[in-house]
Amino acid sequence: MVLSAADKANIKAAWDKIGSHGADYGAEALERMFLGFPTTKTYFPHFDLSHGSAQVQGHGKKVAEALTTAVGHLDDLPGALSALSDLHAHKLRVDPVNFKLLSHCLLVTLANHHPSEFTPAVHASLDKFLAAVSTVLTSKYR
Ligand code: HNI
Repeated sequence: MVLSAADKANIKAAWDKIGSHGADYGAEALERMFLGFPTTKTYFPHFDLSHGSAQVQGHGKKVAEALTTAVGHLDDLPGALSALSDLHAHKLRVDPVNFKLLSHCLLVTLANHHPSEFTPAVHASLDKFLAAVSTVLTSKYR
């Protein structure tokens, strides 16, 4: 997955727009994932997954912060996400298909909140970014 210079610019600009909403958008994406793809709930048996749950909000913040770290290291995603990759592969053992589902829900959330910025080109760059992050987080499975 090679991010072009234009992709990197689009990703950084989109992240600037998100600003302080990262935790909220992360939680919204998680809620969309749990509702739209209920099998994803099996990874969170210890969570209260109801609407407005503090645990989902807190987890949304963690996911958003990890993505912000990734945006800051677009030229070294494997290095920036190494510990998170170990966690998802070896401890959590999240099946890789689920990363596509969360990525989709993140895109829907961003499109919903920033419709005018979510051009086809920005959509494509963000999709590539999330696919690149997902590749790293699932790279230690085998
Ligand atoms: Ni994920 C924990 C980031 C995809 C299931 N996940 C985390 C943490 C971060 C994180 C950050 C907290 C780590 C810590 O506490 O040290 N996860 C991300 C990112 C993506 C992602 C950036 C993809 C974009 N995770 C997924 C997917 C699933 C998933 C697709 C399953 C559907 N993650 C988990 C679970 C935990 C987790 C389960 C542990 C939650 C807890 O607190 O017990």
